[in-house]
Amino acid sequence: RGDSGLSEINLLKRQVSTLEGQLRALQSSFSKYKKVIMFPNGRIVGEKIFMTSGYEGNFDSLKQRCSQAGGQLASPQNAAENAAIQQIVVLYNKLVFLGINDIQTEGRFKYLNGENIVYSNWQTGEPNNDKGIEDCVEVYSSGKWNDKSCGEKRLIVCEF
Ligand code: GMH
Ligand code: CA
Repeated sequence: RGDSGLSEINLLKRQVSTLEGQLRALQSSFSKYKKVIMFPNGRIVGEKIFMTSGYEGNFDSLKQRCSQAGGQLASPQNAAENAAIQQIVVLYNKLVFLGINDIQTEGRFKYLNGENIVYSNWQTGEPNNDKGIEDCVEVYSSGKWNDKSCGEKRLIVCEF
């Protein structure tokens, strides 16, 4: 391989360097747009985004709206995710429903995909299935959970 091979390599080096610059510009632009999009109704935790539209409705209505948007009702899997949802509860001063319920089997709380929950943050004394009609889960401003009737209206928080 002679001169043409070397100039080919130099051409590729210039192209890589151009792309590196473009990638850095794109990254800084994306970082700014993320902040804009998340303000003030969204929270990012790892790969997960929690977002409210301010809508309030019963569990079925919230579930349907999140699904329609290509997400699902917020389903925190750890304390950091729960804290992000808690922040939205505090910001709006409105309780939210999670994508968790024990509709299928009383006392066995599951995600919407039917799997058993791996994280919970129940208030002391909960879940108590008060009056025998509490299959959904609301989040208090403390971040603690209470089982509540799915027919109640709560603030929507979807995850994407
Ligand atoms: C009962 C009592 C309260 C509790 C509520 C709540 C309803 O009224 O046990 O202390 O806060 O139930 O669990 O969802
Ligand atoms: Ca309860």
